[in-house]
Amino acid sequence: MKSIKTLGQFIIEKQADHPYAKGELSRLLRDIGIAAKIVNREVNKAGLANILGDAGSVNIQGEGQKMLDIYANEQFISALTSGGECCIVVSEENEDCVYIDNEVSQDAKYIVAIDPLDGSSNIDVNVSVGTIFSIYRRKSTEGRATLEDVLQRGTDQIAAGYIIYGSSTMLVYTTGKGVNGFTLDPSIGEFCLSHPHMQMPKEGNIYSINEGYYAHFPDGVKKYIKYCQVEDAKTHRPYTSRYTGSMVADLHRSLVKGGIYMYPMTAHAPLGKLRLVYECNPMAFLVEQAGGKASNGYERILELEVKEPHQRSAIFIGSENMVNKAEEMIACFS
Ligand code: AHM
Ligand code: MG
Repeated sequence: MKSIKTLGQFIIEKQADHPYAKGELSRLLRDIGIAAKIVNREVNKAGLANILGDAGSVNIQGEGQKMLDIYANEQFISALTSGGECCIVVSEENEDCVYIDNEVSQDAKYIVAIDPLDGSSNIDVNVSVGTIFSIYRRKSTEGRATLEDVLQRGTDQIAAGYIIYGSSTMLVYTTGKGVNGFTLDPSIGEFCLSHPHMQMPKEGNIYSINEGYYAHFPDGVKKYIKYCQVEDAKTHRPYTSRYTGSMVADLHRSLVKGGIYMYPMTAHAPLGKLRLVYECNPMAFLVEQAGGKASNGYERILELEVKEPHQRSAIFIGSENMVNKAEEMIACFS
């Protein structure tokens, strides 16, 4: 019989890998896993539970919030608040950082940045959505953690990952020692190791981008899209185009099969759309750990300076050779 390794068992086994092996990071990851299961339960029955649709409010980005956006945000913040290891949560759904200042969190050393429900426009139509998380260690050693503790570069991340609520629900994460994926077994309510040591193929033949914005892309991006579409048997082109509107789903596919996901700068969004702290940096850390590459078109995502929690960035992320080619074409027009 095949032996099962649960996320909880795996986290404890790997605890000694962390530079600060006191169990706090393990507990934090466990708390995220628990919140993910609760969100998964609601996502799965969303059509029945009357929590589909708009909440009638907008978030800091000026985007309409879905009821499930708010529900997922509450679940993750509540798990992190009661867990005792997290001192600040930065969430896509909260304009201000959430400072956790309760009895159990007095000595908390970790900062969690989170997009509780990424791709939530897909919720009403039953297409995959996800959660993205990133974990930093606070730099300040005294008093209350501050905004300075939040504004760390992606290279400072201690752990990062995502949960994909798809045809099956998976939690994929890294603590800087490779990438491992866990599939939720609903019959026992546990994430079980299903994808050990995930490696992103260096090359791929699937590209993901919202081509509806083609007219607004910079010339280098247009040139790369054309490159993807041109016939060339040697390089297996034309590539296939796949875009779900959910970065987690598109990147998960790229991680498993190879491919590139792009959300470039556009004439309307000169800095790109996605948020550096809780979308680009965690995905970049994870993808690099799997042997892939993440760039804003010119520079490594993980080295970008973080000036504010909701900062945006363009992103080109996925199989290393594909990202290199996109960068090469963008450079032609710079
Ligand atoms: P969200 O966090 O508000 O859901 O926005 C992020 C999402 C990505 O998951 C997805 O790839 C992209 O936005 C889709 O945006 P667009 O509809 O502009 O292509
Ligand atoms: Mg998002």
